[in-house]
Amino acid sequence: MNKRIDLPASLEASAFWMPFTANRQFKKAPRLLARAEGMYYWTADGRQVLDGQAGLWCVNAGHCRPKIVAAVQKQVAQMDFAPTFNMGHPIGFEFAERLARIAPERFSRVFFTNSGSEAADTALKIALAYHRARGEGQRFRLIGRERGYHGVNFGGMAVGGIPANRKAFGPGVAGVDHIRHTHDLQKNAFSKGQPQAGAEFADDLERLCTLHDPSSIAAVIVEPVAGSAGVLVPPLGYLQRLREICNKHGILLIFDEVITGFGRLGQPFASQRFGVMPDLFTIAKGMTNGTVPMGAVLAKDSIYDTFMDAPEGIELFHGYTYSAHPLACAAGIATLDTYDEEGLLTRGSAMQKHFEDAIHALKGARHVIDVRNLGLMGAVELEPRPNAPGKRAYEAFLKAFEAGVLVRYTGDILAFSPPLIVEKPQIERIFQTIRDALQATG
Ligand code: PXG
Ligand code: PLP
Repeated sequence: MNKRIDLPASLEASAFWMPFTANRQFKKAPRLLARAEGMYYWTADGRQVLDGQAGLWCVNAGHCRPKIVAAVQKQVAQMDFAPTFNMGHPIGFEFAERLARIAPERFSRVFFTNSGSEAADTALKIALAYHRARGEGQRFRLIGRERGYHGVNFGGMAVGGIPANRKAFGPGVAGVDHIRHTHDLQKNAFSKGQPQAGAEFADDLERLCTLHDPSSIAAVIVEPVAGSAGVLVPPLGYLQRLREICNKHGILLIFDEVITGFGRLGQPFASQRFGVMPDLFTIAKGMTNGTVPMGAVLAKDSIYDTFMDAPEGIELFHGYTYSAHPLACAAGIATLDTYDEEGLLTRGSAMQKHFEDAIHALKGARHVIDVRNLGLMGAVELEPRPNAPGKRAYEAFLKAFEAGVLVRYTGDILAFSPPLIVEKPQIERIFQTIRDALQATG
């Protein structure tokens, strides 16, 4: 009965409807990864590939780390699944505690989800329910930002600001608006770290407050550094200003730390790196080192306490079958152990100068119109080919992959987020390969 189905010689008629992929194009010339260890993948035909994108911004400790593998193996044999609706299991409580310990002070409450998309939707729902619990149910508006990415579910899609991710899917959620993005190539191209110009982009929130009346706004959600849209680093003072405006009007500030969390910027979380505290923040990806899907919302104690002040009963009518899944909790605890033992949550701060110098050496390389970076996160923006947006970056991505280096591309931007265990020669190799790939790309 358990007959294994061998892959056909061609995948052109494959049953797998692939996510965020040009299916027909990919299936004509598939790129299949079959094995992974540390900084590397091996393709199905046995080629070694350096992972310049930590899987998909998630494998922060590198691949197949022994402690994480062992913890998942042990857990799956001990208890595969247990419900968390009206039941609990010790490992869920333990993992929440461990997360609260590395979170900023007074963020000691964790609501588990199974992905970043679910975390974003959960955070938005908590914000709405929080205001209602305090007698401010008129705060129904949710504000996102242009070029923001908060996953693909209806809430996250609505507050997200990447046009292609929205346009096919109808009117979405009512009461959503967006502040402008922070990308300013004219003033800030080739900034190292945070750009100098643009704190005043945060004032766009005041414009929406005037337009809609601030007492109708529940929350603003932003990525501290926008990842998916091509690594947009916040200008100096921008996040502080956003925080001040939210304070002034009683609006909750949500940071989506799905990418920036777990050491990507050289601190456990971006809020610690920037010294700006949100009211809620989302995590996923690096939370389990990508081993088992998981996400979460971390809430300020005062928000949780507001819910607990309600009359006896279920305080938040929300949850997923797999919230706090035992395998994910086991993977997560072992991930935090690995981060801790190897100092990975702050290793980015020791490596960032080297990373910065290496990526900025691409200034002047063929087609390059911007280079930007923070922590171990960076991007190289290319001049789009006339009448063929995205093609140039796609070709450079293919050439780099053929040369044994995997990086992300989005539009005409190449993005870099190596596992936090990356060594200096591997950083050199990533950017030298990109330089060669760009040189060979028309
Ligand atoms: N918020 C942020 C800030 C993210 O980066 C999500 C939410 C959604 O997480 P899930 O687990 O539902 O995918 C993300 C995910 C890319 C890329 O190409 C980025 C993400 C996912 C896939 C690709 O940059 N980010
Ligand atoms: N759809 C149906 C019919 C369900 O019964 C459930 C959960 O019980 C869901 C969707 C939601 O699934 P999940 O909790 O895995 O998000």
